[in-house]
Amino acid sequence: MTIIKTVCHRDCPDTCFIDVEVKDNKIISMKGSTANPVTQGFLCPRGRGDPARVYSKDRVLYPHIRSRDNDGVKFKRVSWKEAISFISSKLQEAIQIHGEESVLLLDYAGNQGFLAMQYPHRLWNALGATKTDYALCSASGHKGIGLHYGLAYGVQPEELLDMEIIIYWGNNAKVSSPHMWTLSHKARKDRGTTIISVDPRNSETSQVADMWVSPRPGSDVALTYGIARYLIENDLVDTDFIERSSVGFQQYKEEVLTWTPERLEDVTGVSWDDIAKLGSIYANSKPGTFMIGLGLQKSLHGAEAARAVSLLPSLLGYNRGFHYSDSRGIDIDFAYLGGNRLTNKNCKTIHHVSVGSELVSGKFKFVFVYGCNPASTLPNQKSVRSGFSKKEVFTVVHDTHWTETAYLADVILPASTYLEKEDINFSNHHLYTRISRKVIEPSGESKDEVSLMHSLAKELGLKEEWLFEDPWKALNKTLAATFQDGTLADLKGGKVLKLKLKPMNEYQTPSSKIEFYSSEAEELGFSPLPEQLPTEIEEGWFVLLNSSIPKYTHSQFIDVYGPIPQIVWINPVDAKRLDIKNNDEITLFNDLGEVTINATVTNNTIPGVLWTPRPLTGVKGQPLNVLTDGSPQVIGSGPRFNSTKVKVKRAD
Ligand SMILES: Nc1nc2c(c(=O)[nH]1)N[C@H]1C(S)=C(S)[C@@H](COP(=O)(O)OP(=O)(O)OC[C@H]3O[C@@H](n4cnc5c(=O)[nH]c(N)nc54)[C@H](O)[C@@H]3O)O[C@H]1N2
Ligand SMILES: Nc1nc2c(c(=O)[nH]1)N[C@H]1C(S)=C(S)[C@@H](COP(=O)(O)OP(=O)(O)OC[C@H]3O[C@@H](n4cnc5c(=O)[nH]c(N)nc54)[C@H](O)[C@@H]3O)O[C@H]1N2
Ligand code: SF4
Ligand SMILES: [Mo]
Repeated sequence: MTIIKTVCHRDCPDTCFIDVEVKDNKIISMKGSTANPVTQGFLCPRGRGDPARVYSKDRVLYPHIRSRDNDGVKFKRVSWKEAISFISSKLQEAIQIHGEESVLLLDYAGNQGFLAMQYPHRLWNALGATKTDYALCSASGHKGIGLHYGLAYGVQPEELLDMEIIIYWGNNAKVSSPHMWTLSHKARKDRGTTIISVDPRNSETSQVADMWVSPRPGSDVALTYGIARYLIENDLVDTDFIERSSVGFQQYKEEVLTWTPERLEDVTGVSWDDIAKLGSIYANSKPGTFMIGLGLQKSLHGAEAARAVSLLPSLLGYNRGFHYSDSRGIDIDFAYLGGNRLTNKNCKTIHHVSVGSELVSGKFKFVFVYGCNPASTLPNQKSVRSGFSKKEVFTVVHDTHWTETAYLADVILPASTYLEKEDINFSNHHLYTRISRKVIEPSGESKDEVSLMHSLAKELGLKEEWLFEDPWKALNKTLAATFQDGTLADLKGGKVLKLKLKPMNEYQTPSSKIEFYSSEAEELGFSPLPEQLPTEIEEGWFVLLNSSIPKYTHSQFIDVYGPIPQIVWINPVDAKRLDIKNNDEITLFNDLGEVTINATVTNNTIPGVLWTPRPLTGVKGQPLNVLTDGSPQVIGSGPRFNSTKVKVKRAD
């Protein structure tokens, strides 16, 4: 038996160190490693479920090509050679007839490894393929916070242990970042830290917090102005810091003072007493931090909410007294690794959230999908699926498992899992890193992304030398300025290294200060101050929130844990009005589609607001995302999942 040290590559902020017991090329067990003080030696149900996912019956083990006979669609097993030659002839045909922009690369963070995710972009950059703006997840929050701070990095997880107050805001960390949550919990046990959750619904995190504040969805900007009002009116703000480190406080203050208690209560649904209490606890418990969730910024005006929360700590004199994501505070030359700055092609970009309507428009003839499952996770699902089903759209999927998207593809290629290849993967929440060793040999004929990309480049007859650069040499250049205490060679040798994060008191804004009144926003035509946009919703409509639950990473682990629960939370007041009882089948619908699902009548959500686990499939087989809109947000082009409006009826 050997123990192999690796790192979890899931799309998860925690990025756990994992020790895997292996015997005869078989995984015997996976345990969290204590070598990482943030991930602390325990794994979540997904980490624990990964061996079952590696050996799952749903693994793609061989290349397949779609074929049609009298019984309908079938997938025929073919050799790699045949698959590569078929793909490259289709790729060449699309480029010759329709131009290079008719090729779409659709990839995401199913495996966050640098070699699995970034390096293969080189091929598509060399070809001049269209790409997305990768704004499906965190981009709007980055942009919103960036308007005031430059980049959105901040508080480190170890610092949670010293906090007097931790405010999770639109952040269900108990589920979405269990190690961050555990550190908060430890602080509470050891030093009495107060934990607050600001979330319209009583999430797993709200349920165990010391205080749950429940604003109406999308009313967070107003709530921050309420807290600011309390702090300003009670002379609790750090005027020296504000003078020294920021610009635009006067304009901010003027806006804040327009938010009277009555107006605040009216917009947020939170009482002035509770707003004042929140302000008072925050000001009197130092140090403190806001943990800004990604759920907060995945809505119509999500970027506004994220930027508004990020400004509160500056009032008390904190340099970046919030945590959002550190990914942009670390110096990594992705443009080199992925070839964006090596190619002479000018690749076009489309909105990630609008892929559905883009596919339907017919402008893409060849789509290459890897590390994501768009036929489940993208909004405007009806268009996504009908786009992929169009005869003239040739789709290749490289995935570890048979997904909804794989079943719509023309060619399916087997991918090795992160446990079957060597790579590196950094967290965007903590700075500890080590090499991700290959644990077992790839299952079946599965291949990693680098070798697949090289085979395709060769078959296409591409000659650019940078396409064939040794990936570890490329990584060496990419990471030249990345580590605090070593080099890539040390990492490869087995050392744990720390990443270098930009200084907390450095602000990458035009004034090099915190900009309460953002000059960049003004220049871009956005409101220079965070703006509370209308939240009213017409009679008869609900807001549908949706977020992840512990056993699933997006659409993954259904093969291990069964279907994502087909439930929707509805408040008893709404249920009574609509004559809905617990476990009744109800249909959520809007102009885009409908999903039938079982009602859970509960006070865990407020009247007018529903919640479902994401991305479930309803009892009649409809995916949740048929209900969600594929238009981008104004700031940062992110998704609007948490502003989905639906009506409810009893199922037929
Ligand atoms: N309704 C709703 N929808 C949402 C959201 C929401 O809040 N509400 N949130 C959105 C967010 S934040 C995100 S990040 C997206 C995620 O959207 P996706 O990235 O599409 O998420 P997954 O379903 O995890 O798909 C990852 C895929 O990568 C595959 N994979 C895993 N490892 C490897 C590998 O090593 N190689 C290859 N080639 N493939 C691999 C997996 O099998 C899986 O099919 O979903 C979004 N969708
Ligand atoms: N188990 C598990 N963990 C995951 C993932 C997973 O798929 N499964 N995915 C990972 C990824 S890619 C992401 S992006 C993160 C996301 O994780 P988080 O950052 O925690 O975000 P969400 O879970 O999308 O939503 C968090 C909370 O925001 C609330 N919310 C929605 N709208 C509003 C609003 O207008 N105001 C306020 N105040 N709150 C609101 C929701 O009710 C929800 O409880 O999770 C990561 N961790
Ligand atoms: S999914 Fe996240 S919490 Fe779970 S084992 Fe992987 S990195 Fe750790
Ligand atoms: Mo995400």
